[in-house]
Order: sequence, then C-alpha cells, then structure tokens
Amino acid sequence: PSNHHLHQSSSTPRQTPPRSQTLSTRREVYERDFPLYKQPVEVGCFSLDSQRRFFNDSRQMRYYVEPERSPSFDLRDGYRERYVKRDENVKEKLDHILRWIVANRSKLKSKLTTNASCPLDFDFVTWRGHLTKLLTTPYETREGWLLAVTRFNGTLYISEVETEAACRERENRPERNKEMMYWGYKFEQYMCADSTNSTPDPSGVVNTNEAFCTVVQTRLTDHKLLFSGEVDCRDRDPGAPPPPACYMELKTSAEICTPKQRSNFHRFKLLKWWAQSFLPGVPRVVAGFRDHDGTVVSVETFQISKISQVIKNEYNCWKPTVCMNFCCDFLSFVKREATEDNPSVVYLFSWEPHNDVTYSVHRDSRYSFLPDWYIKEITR
Ligand code: 0WD
Ligand code: CA
Repeated sequence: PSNHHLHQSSSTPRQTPPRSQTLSTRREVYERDFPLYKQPVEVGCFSLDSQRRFFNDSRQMRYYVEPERSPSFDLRDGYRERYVKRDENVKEKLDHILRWIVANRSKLKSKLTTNASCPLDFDFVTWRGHLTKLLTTPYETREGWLLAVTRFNGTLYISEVETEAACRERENRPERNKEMMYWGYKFEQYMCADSTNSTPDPSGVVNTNEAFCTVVQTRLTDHKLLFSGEVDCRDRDPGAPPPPACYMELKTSAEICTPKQRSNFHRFKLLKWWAQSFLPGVPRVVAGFRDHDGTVVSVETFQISKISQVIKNEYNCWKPTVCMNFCCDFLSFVKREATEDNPSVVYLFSWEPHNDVTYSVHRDSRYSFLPDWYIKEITR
C-alpha cells in the first residue's frame, strides 16, 4: 500500500501493529493538514566575535542598508587579501547554545517549576540549521544526514554529525566552490552596516568567525522547542517590529535566464530558503542574483509568507505541510525511541536519500556531545 508509514506485518489484522524502529520519509505520508506551529518568540541572542569567542549580547548585530536598483557589487573583491575563514575542522556541536542556556537559566525557568528532574522546560534543544535539514528531508535526493540525540534531564538535545560523504566533499572542495562560498559573505558586507547610522564598508575584512545568533522558543504540535540560528541583519528603522519580525536573511543565487533555471530555483532553492527562515519567524529573504563572474546584477526581496504562492504553478513542487509534518513525526519518533536519560548515551539517527530513517545506540562513544561543564551546571 502506498500509505505505508510504519512497517507492519500484513498477516495480523485487528492487532495493534508493532512499533517500527524506522521512519518513512516518503512525501505522500506527510500530506495532511498543516500542524500547529506557534509564532516563534525570541528569548535571547548571542554573538561570536572575530576569534569565535562567545558573548551573551547582540554586539555582532548588523543593519540592512537598501542597495541601489542595479548595484553591480563585485563579490570576488577581497577573496585573496581580506578573507579570514572560520576553521571548519573545529566541531562546535551545541556548545554555544549550551553556554547561552547556562548564562540565561534563571529566565528560562518554567512557571510551574522547581521540578528538579526537568529544569529546562523544553523537549528539544538544537540548531535551527538541523531543523532546516529535517524540513527538507522528504524532498532531498542528494545528501543524507546523521543527527546525534541525547536525552538529559528530560530534554532531548540534537546535534549534527558530519557524514563521511560530507567530510570527503569538504576536503575535496574545488577552488571555484571555495571562492563561491566567499561570495555569500561578501554580499552581506555590501548590504550591512555595523550600526543604525553608518554605511556598509566593502573595503573591510570578511571574517566568517563573526556571527549574531537569535535564540527562539516555539512549539510544533506537542513538541516544545528551543533553537538558535544565525541572523544576517535587521531592519535599521527604529519603528520596525521587534525580533524576529525585523530580521532579514541575505542570500546570493545565480541569475535566472531561462524557464528551466526559474523552475529549478523554485523547486530547490526556495525550498531551502523558506525552511530556514520560516522556522525562526524571519519574514524576509533578500536575494542578490549574480552572474558567472560574481557580479550582482539584481537584488530582490522575497516575503517568506508569499513563497508558497510563488511556487504554486510549479508542477510536482514541494509543500510546506509535508516539510512540517515530517519534522513533527521525526521529533515524535525521537521522543519515543530515545528513552534512556543519560548524558553519555547517544541515539544516532541516520538517513540516506530514498531510505527510511534508522538509528543506533552508542554509550561513551565518540558521538557523545554534551560537555562536562554543561552536565555539572545543569545537575547542580
Ligand atoms: O555543528 C554543526 N554541524 C553545525 C554548526 C552546522 C550548522 C551550523 N553550526 C553552528 C555554527 O556555530 C554557526 O554559527 O550553527 C551556527 C549557525 O547556525 P544555523 O543558523 O542553525 O545554521 P544554518 O541555518 O545552517 O546557517 C545559517 C548561516 C549560513 O548562512 P547561509 O545564508 O549560507 O544559510 O550560518 C552559517 C552560514 O553563513 N553557517 C555556519 N557557520 C558556522 N558553522 C555553518 C557552520 N557549520 N553552517 C552554516
Ligand atoms: Ca545568509
């Protein structure tokens, strides 16, 4: 049958089916009403400076400056001379979020609390980027993922593990791809100022250690979520709505010249852009369309709430409801399977395109990711 969600033996009618240890990622399974997703609320923020040091404040916030209509930004400028790249070999896991939690624990206390066994009133703590991967899974045909899950004091922590394929790709990245990764950051520098009353400084250094991250709280059906995501900039108008509604995501993309390119943009790029910004409630994406030489030829703003309209005419296109229902069912699956409350136990959820999600359990392994300082802090 096409709606085979949980794999069950067909020879035992009228019996409750055995619980499956796997989860389907087939789109048809998740075509149902859009699940409840509460308006995300910003509960705090943090900054990472040019040396990747953590600060419990918004010092790295940047401000959006509207560009000219056809700006002709040169995204290649500074690649050789003014580029400081974050060390991708350092795996930070959830460390920055955990530092933020420790620094802000008093304001996170749940209302009916002093319940020592559940000091954090969240079911899940993770990066926004990990949730984006879950949202796009039913439509992903190229890259699988590995998500490590630890249950500690009743909360489920989700931290990505780099797959072997992703590691190989990173280590064998062609020079052209390396340069194109810089283009996205360079675009941010052309578009953002450091304060409300200054202008962008394209003569400066691009340092990808620097980041401003929002921490938001929300609920997906019965899953209480706390996650953090990097925010590129905010509306500089003092009359703009409070975060996250004043935040803006910046993207670069190849200019669209043919109907085929437009269709691919709708089917693949807008899916990723929508998922990433919908999660934290960031309402706008500003896209710089660039040519092959890295010159921005046009800038266009996309309202996240209108993207489902933009793609409506695309045949066999992605659906927001499928993304959200899959994420919701994955989180239910994790809650059901990751039962042992132990900071040194990792449930490693694994997915490859065209397959179901599976998992394995690891004790005191290289996958353990909750640091001792965090366990001590939360346990005391
Ligand atoms: O441990 C890991 N596997 C990851 C850690 C994967 C992804 C992110 N991170 C951490 C980093 O500490 C980073 O500061 O998360 C932070 C960003 O979190 P996020 O917002 O949840 O990540 P995501 O939505 O995937 O990416 C947002 C931006 C990217 O912008 P674009 O426009 O390209 O989507 O964060 C940057 C990038 O600029 N970014 C990263 N920064 C540091 N480490 C990483 C990364 N691994 N991936 C994307
Ligand atoms: Ca961006």
